[in-house]
Amino acid sequence: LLPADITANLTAGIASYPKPDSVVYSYGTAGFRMAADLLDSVMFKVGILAAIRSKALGGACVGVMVTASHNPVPDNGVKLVEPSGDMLVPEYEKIAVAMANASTVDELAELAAAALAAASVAPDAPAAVRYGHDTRPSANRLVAALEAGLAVLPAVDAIPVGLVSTPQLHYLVKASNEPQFGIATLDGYNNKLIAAYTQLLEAGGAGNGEFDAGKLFVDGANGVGAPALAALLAAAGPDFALHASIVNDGSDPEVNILNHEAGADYVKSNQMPPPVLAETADRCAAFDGDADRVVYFFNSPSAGFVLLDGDKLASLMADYISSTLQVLVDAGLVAADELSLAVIQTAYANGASTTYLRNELGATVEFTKTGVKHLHHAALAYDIGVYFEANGHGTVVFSPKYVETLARVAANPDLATAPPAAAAATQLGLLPAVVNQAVGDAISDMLFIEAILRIRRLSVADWAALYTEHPNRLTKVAVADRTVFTTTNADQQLVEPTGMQDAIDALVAPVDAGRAFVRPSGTEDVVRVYAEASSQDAADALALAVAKLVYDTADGVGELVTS
Ligand code: G16
Repeated sequence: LLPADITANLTAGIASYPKPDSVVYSYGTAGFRMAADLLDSVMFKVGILAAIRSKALGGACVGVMVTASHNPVPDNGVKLVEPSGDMLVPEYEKIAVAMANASTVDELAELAAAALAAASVAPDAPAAVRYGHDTRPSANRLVAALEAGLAVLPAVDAIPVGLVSTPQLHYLVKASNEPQFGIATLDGYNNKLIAAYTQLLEAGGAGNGEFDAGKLFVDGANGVGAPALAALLAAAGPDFALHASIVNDGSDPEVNILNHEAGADYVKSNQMPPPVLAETADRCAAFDGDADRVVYFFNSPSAGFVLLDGDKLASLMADYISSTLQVLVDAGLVAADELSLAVIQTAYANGASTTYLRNELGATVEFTKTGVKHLHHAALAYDIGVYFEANGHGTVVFSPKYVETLARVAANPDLATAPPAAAAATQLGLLPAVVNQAVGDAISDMLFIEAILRIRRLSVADWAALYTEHPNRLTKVAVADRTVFTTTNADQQLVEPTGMQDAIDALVAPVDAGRAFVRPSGTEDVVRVYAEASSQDAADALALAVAKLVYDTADGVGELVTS
């Protein structure tokens, strides 16, 4: 049982933040996410849980990010961050769900006491929690509820970090537990990336600025990524080898609406540029609302709109890393199979990217369920784990063996007489600092891509030509109850509703190079439908046929999107 003062705090909190009767909360693809009006009670409980998680880990700092990322403005959400910068562990997701659905003080007290007891930790053990939020208007109200939860248990060092991108919050949490990772401030974040990018260009022979990479526009989705990138560029100064114009920067709240006709999700889902960049032929990058995703695109005078999505980012990164590593293998400094490299994808990965990675790059490719928490976990099994969802969410993780191997190579006296190997070793040694290994990070991923383009002297069109995508279409269907959809085989097949997978297979069978799957979203109240085929018309027709099947057999709600 909990001491009386804690129970009194719970009583006051439940009174101020009652659970709405009608709602059943679940921890989705990326935490709790729904209409912001329904989240006050969840925030209060997440505050309590974050404190317990930190206490259970000996007071290591954990993180809480209040964001609904790519969702529309009226939504909000919350994700918890482990001390390592990873996503919350699954056993605590279960506790989070139970606490979120608790209506009474007794239920909540019992769950909190059980979580503390399971970790063999006293309620007054020390805890530290860093918490931040994105640009949504509901942020202040929800952060206040979170703070009430953080104040329930004693000895909690609650550290607000204000307006931050999701990856910045992950960075701050990881750095505050692992000082060797970086300085746990936003200046520390900016300076680490600026220095690593600059050194990488120098090591790759691109530090002299000779290669004209052309102009870069960055679509900030009218979210937190715009001020975050502006701050980094300001800190980097005028000589920084990246000149970017930021559009959709959220500066005019009347016009610049978060994720509205802006950002990575808009560009990827609609396969078109945001209106503000409809005419430009320059290189463009688009972030999402909390800047943990990035996709690139450009308008080609001959081919029209060309998208470089998460699959293309993963392919360029894997290509660059493996060929740079090959220089060390050829020089006899690293054994051919010494460092394992894999690319982790999901069912949304374009089939052409998988073929390219496997057949042309010789990379291991693994598939997981949607959700970066799944990809990240799978990537950790390799020395170099490149993971990206097609929507632009991903990063690269490097094992301790990778770091040790590169340190060994750097200390080899033979390097002095082998400039190409020395340059390759320096570049590879810098990658763990260029890439935000804690989580997918639009700014860090963009800097890595910009560096590769300059080092390789590639235009965005050269990059696009790595492989040609199979035509595809992603759409969504609103249904009465999306929880009736369950999947298997990394989301590629439906288990329920019974019989629907057979019906999908029958629609796919006659389509040349056809592929389609259906899965319930974990962030929006919709079912997602993806289709690929040998022509765009066939992919569109297949997506529509599958969407209609879903709509008709699972009580579609509202109008079915037919174009
Ligand atoms: C989140 C997750 C991603 C996922 C996306 C869509 O992204 O972090 O891994 O791909 O939601 O998920 P679903 O298809 O289940 O709605 P974000 O950027 O919105 O946090």
